[in-house]
Amino acid sequence: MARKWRLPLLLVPLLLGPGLLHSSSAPPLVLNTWPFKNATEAAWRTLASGGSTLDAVEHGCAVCEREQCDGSVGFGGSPDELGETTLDAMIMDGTTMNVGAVGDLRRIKNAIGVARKVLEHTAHTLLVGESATKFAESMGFISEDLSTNTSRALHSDWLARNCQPNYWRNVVPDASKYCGPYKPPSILKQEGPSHKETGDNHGHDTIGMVVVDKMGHTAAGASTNGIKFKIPGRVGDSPIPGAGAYADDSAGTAAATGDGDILMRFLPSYQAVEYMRRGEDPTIACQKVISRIQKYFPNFFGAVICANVTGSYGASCCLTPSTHSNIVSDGRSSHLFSAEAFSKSGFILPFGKKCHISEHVKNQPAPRCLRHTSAAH
Ligand code: SD4
Repeated sequence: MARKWRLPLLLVPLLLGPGLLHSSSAPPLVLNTWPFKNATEAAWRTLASGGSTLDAVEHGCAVCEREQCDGSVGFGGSPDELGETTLDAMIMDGTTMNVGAVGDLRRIKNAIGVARKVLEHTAHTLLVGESATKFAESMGFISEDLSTNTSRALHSDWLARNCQPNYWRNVVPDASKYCGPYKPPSILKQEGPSHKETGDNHGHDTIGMVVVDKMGHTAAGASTNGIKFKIPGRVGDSPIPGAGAYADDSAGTAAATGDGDILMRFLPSYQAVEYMRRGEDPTIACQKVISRIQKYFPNFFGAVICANVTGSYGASCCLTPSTHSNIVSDGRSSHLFSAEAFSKSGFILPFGKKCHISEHVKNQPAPRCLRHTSAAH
């Protein structure tokens, strides 16, 4: 089952060398959203055995696709309105600025693998939909049904709930009460989204991964099945360079997770890298990106992870479960982290929510948490 956004976000960096209690260390570095440790470790092993940063991102994200991390990556999760699971993925080489990505990929499980093929074997950046599937087949990927009993059950529950929630607005019949098909009304009334935010809507946790090798080469990637009950054809932020992930050896690398329909309007990963280029600490870079988004969308939920080429890393996140959304009385900045909270104990979230940073040291038999933030307001 998908993790609920109200649970803590665990950021899992793997760092080389002992005693790395701070969010800074000489690279190599593997950092990804959420506690997808098998993914982090697979990426780390790839680097350790001489693989490239791209190999590490691909292998790391592919683990999550196979393990269906939290139901939000890979097959069998986030059925769209028609019950189909479709995938978005991207991989970016920060040395060459080459990118491969797929959006709305159908019937292929290994989306990050297809994205890598787009990078390696085409001059294009992003392939989508049925044509992306045809491309994948031509590259040797097997086409198969991505539905599972879980995704089928999710979809039939949603139908039984009159298709609530959904992502339509300003349509007839009233999308906040009824299923479609929908049409625009003859006189368009401008209303807010009919989509109601429920805790359930926030239950999706894309993997975003950033890697820096010991030479300072960077790569980034993301893989997701998007959001539950999306309108068919919807593509999120994850396959958009600069939105879902970004890497540039001359500055750093970043990845994002959260409400992709909002995230992609701000190119948060690109923006974070640009902040780091100007000399911002990665934590501050991430935080500034989240703040920019919140100025326009105070109820936005999402997170950004950042690393620079010297091995400093950080993150910022804001989670706003709808049950708490009425707490935002001034409609503005209630969800911002304070600078003090960041410097003291990591990434403390409002409403008692928090992000964690844990650090895993190479050569330990099992990953060991060296620092675990516990304070919550
Ligand atoms: C999307 N950003 O498709 C993804 C979903 C996600 O945590 O990251 N969820 O909008």
